[in-house]
Amino acid sequence: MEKTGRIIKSISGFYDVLDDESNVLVRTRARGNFRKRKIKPLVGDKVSFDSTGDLGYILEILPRENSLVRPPIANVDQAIVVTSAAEPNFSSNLLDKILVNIEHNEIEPVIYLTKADLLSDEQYAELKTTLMGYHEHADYQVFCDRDSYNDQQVSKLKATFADKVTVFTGQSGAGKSTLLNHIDHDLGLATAEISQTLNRGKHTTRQVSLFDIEGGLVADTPGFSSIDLQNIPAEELPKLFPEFLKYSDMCQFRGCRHVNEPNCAVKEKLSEGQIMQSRYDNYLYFLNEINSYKKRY
Ligand SMILES: Nc1nc2c(ncn2[C@@H]2O[C@H](COP(=O)(O)OP(=O)(O)OP(=O)(O)O)[C@@H](O)[C@H]2O)c(=O)[nH]1
Ligand SMILES: [Mg+2]
Ligand SMILES: [Zn+2]
Repeated sequence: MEKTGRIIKSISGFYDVLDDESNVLVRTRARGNFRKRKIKPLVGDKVSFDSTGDLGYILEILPRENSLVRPPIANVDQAIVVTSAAEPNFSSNLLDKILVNIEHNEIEPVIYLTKADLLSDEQYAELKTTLMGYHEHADYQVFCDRDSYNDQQVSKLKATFADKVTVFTGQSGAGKSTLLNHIDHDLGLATAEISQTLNRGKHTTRQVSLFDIEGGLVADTPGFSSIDLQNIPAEELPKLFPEFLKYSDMCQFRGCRHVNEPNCAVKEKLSEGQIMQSRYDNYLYFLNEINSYKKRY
């Protein structure tokens, strides 16, 4: 009998599908024709499936609202960008790159700072000012308390989960699984110290899996050490910075890239401090990076 459900976990060729009607978890395989068509079911996919015996079969992947490559997941509403203050060190370039990828998929990003305890008061104050700039100028929700996992802040984050699919994303070792364990003590997710020499995580989380938390679905995902902009066309990039978008109607030229054009409102706002210098610098850097991909073809 044909049913519908959502893939909440994928392990070595098997997909665990949560049946929409019965809420029962069914282990399935994808039919061979998916492989032939080079379509890989993703965690988060809504599917139709057939389950008569012990093992079900995915018949069809229903149309996706969006899908991320890194981490591999589909149909996401909100992304918690877990950003460590240290170990691995904060990088505005990496944060902005993650944000741009999320914006490109029309997912709502939220910034969550971890490991603030590893900073001196002075370092923390500086980083807090930077992160609050994201809130002030780009309207991003920012969680950056001195004590990263204090109950009040964790509860406030939890309250955003209802009726949504939320993905936790960010560098390996940033503290995604640790934060999720603070959110739901029963999860008991594995966490591990980052490599001291490389200042990098060890990819402790290996798979994407969705959990039912506070009336929403929430995914822990494997972290990454770097991320690229391969899927993003240069002309789209200015639209992925919400604070640029706010002013671009006032630029003299339609389709202004905010680089060397005269009467550019974005550059004007930059000089007035309404746009962060670091965001603008990263924008130029990304534009260069995207243009360098093109040259290679
Ligand atoms: N000092 C300090 N350590 C933390 C904090 N948050 C997490 N850690 C530690 O950082 C290490 C990495 O945390 P994880 O939660 O495993 O990181 P992750 O983002 O899930 O990493 P991957 O699964 O590899 O992507 C662990 O040893 C945690 O105990 C924090 O706020 N302060
Ligand atoms: Mg993890
Ligand atoms: Zn402009």
